[in-house]
Amino acid sequence: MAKIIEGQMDAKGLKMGVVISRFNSFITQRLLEGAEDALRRHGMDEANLTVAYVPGAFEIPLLALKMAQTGQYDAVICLGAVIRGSTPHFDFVAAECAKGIAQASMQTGVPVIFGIVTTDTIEQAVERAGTRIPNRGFEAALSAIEIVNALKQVE
Ligand code: INI
Repeated sequence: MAKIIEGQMDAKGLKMGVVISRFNSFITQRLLEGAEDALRRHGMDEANLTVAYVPGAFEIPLLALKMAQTGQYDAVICLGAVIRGSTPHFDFVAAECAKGIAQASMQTGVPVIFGIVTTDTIEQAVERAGTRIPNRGFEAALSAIEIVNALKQVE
């Protein structure tokens, strides 16, 4: 019989960091609410949550890396919104953000979660903030809980 490794959806005792961008804050604040809701509903104490603000999605990876390097967090959840309609440099911001988040995770061994909404329009971003499809921040927090607990089993 195969040995199965899978993360339990239990956030009790976990310490999480969130890095959130102020750019498109009407979306990112909804993502933060979603993430907080998911963490609370899965048993995490709010006192174990640290929220750090950055100007835009481009700046998210650096602060996420620094937070991950402290060793104080089981995971760092990145929340941002990059909307193509509002910028000619969408591709640069979105790509650098995604690449930097992946690098921060691989460099530190700490899960750094990609909770970034990337859409063509503001309407689509609003939907990803929870009006029509599940809140991306909520989903990102669930991913954080699952991967942290899966890693604990391997380590
Ligand atoms: N930052 C975002 O988070 N989302 C965007 O859609 C966006 N647009 O449209 O440009 C954006 N730009 C700012 C960028 O992230 C940096 O903060 C800025 O370039 C300074 O480095």
